[in-house]
Amino acid sequence: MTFKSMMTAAALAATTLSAFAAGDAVEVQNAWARATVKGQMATGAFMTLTAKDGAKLVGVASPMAGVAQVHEMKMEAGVMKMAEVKGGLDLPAGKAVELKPGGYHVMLMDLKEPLMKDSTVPVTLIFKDAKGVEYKVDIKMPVAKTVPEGMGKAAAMDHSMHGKPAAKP
Ligand SMILES: [Cu+2]
Repeated sequence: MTFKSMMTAAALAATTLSAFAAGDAVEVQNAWARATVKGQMATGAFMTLTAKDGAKLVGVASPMAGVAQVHEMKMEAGVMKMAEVKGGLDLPAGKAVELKPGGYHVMLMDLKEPLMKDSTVPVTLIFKDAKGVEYKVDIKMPVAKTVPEGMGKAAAMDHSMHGKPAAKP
């Protein structure tokens, strides 16, 4: 190994390490927000969250939205309704929790401007760990009209990398 390649390896290791530290507690995968049209005030945002040691998603915020909440869709007396998840969304240790259309989702309301396809929207996720300590994770969610292609596949690949069985669809 030459000196130069050793330097590169060291630099790469450092980069990997800091990236790991930032996303250590909760892994955010496959994040995307649904594009809106002019005049539309609310939209959903989706992702897969895996909390290594367990946590709760207790809040969300975005500079693009006046109000952001964690929502759940459910059937009530035969009608599909959505409501804020009270007390935070539970993320059991090591289990991938999917926020997807028709289920849990992040609701961005009071939008300041339309979310344009192929742009990104900054979102801050607020988690609380088992000890009650809050921490924030800032992400930039790609904006798309429907589930971006290849996302399901990517999730499955990532699971196999961790030596866990891929989630059933
Ligand atoms: Cu909602």
